Amino acid sequence: MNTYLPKPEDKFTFGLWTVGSTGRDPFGGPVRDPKTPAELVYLLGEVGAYGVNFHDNDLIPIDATPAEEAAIKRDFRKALDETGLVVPMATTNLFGDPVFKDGAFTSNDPKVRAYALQKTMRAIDLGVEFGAKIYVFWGGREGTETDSSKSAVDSIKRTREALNFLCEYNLDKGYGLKFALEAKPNEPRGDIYNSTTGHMLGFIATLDHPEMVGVNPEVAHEHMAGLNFMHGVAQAWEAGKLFHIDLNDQYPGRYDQDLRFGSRDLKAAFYLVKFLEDVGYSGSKHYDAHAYRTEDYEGVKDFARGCMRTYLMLKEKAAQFNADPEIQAILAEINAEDPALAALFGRYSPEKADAIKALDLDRIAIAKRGLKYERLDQLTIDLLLGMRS
Ligand code: GLT
Ligand code: MN
Ligand code: MN
Repeated sequence: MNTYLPKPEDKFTFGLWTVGSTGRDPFGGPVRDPKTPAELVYLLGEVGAYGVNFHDNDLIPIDATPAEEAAIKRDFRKALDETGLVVPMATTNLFGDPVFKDGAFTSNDPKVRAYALQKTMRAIDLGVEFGAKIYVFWGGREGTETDSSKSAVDSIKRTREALNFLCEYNLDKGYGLKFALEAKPNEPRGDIYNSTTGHMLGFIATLDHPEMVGVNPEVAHEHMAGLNFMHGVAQAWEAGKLFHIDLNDQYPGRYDQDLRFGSRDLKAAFYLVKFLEDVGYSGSKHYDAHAYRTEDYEGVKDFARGCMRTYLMLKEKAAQFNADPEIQAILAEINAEDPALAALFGRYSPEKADAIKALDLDRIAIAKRGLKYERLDQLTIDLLLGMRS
C-alpha cells in the first residue's frame, strides 16, 4: 500500500526560513519561539525531508562573532551528519538588512552594490562549505516604489554586471555552482524588476555565461501575477533552464502567502506535478512555504508533512491519468496527426511554402469539429476526486 511517505529520491527540501518561520507578519509579532538551525535540521529529519537550504543569515546571524559562527557551524554540521540531510541549495539574504532598503545589485549607491557583491561572495563560500550545488538569487528589494528614483535600464545593466562578476567568481574558485534566478512581481518592493520567470529567461540569454544560469520559479510568485505557473515551468524546462523549483501555493492577486503546497489550487498543483514527473525533472523540490500563523511546532510538522504528502498523492494521480484508457483514447484522438500534411511541417523550403499556399483547407468544416475538452476535463476532475479507480 502506498503510504505517501517521502523518500530521499523524492528530493524534497525545505529552507531554514520555512519551517523556521516564527509567524511574524506586518501586523503581528512572532507566535512561535525561534529554533536554532541545528534544531530545524532535526525537525526536518523527523518529517522525512531530504535536504535543507539556507540564506547566509539563516545560518549565521549578520552580526555573529567568529566564535559564535564556529559554534553554529559545528552544531549544524553535527545535525546534518546525524540526520543524513544534505544542503543542495544556498542563497544570500540581500533584502533583510536596512542597507538593502533600495535594493542590492540595483542600488543607486555604489557602496551598497559593493557590499552586495562582498556579502554574496562570502555567502557563496559558506554554501559551498556545506555542499550546495545550486545558488539562488532572489532580488526581493531590486525594484522601486517610485520610478522617479532609479533607471529601469541601468537596473538591468547593474544586475547583469553583478551576475557576470559572480559567474567569474564561481569559475575562478572552481566551485561548479549553477545559479538559479527567482522572479517575483512585487512585495516587498512596490514593483520588482525581472518580474516573472519569462522575464528571467530573456535576461539570462544576455549574460556572459548563460549556460551557468537558470531559473528557480516559485508557484506563489507566478500566481500573484495571475499567471499559469506550469506554463512558465514548461518554458524554462524546454529551454534547459529549470535548475530548481520553489513549491507552495497562493491565491492570485493577494500578498505573498507562501501556503502549503497544493492547499489552494489543487488542479494547478496536479498539472504541475504531472509535468515534473512526465519530463523527469530530477532537481530538488523545495517547499518555500510556511505554516499558518495559528500553528505551534506540531503544526509546522503537519505543514511540512502535508507539502510532501500532497506531492506524492498527485504523483500517483498523474500516473493514473497516464494509464486511464478513456482519457488516453481522447488524447490520442485529439492529438492525431494527418499523414498527408506531415511532410509540409518543419523546416522551411520554397516548395513547402508553395504546397501549403496551394492547400484546399475548408476552415468552416474544420471549425465544426468538437474537441471533447469538456469530457476530458471532467474525467480529470473525477480522477482527482477519486471517482476513477
Ligand atoms: C523569501 C522569498 C522566497 C525566496 C527566498 C530566497 S527568501 O522567503 O519569499 O521566495 O525564494 O531568497
Ligand atoms: Mn514566496
Ligand atoms: Mn522562493
